Amino acid sequence: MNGEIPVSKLLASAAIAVSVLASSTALAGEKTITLAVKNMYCADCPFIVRKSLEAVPGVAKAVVSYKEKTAVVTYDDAIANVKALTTATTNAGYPSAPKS
Ligand SMILES: [Cu+2]
Repeated sequence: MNGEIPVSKLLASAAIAVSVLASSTALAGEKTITLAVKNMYCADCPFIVRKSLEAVPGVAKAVVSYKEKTAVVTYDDAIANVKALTTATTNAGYPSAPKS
């Protein structure tokens, strides 16, 4: 024995570190964000906005308010992200951005 740490042991601990990272990403789970939505000028618009958001993979729920001009979106942040949501509504003709 010369005191060196076997390479196989290093690889094993690296593998454990990777799997811990992967599982914490998977557990990130649902997030809810409120988007400010532009261009909603009639009662049919919220329906189109909602459909565009629900078509984004990872979106569980989208509640769109014509009165408030907002969309409250519940999504899995391991699959979807804010950019995907705002891009979806923008492509449908309704640019949106996170409401601060
Ligand atoms: Cu409309």
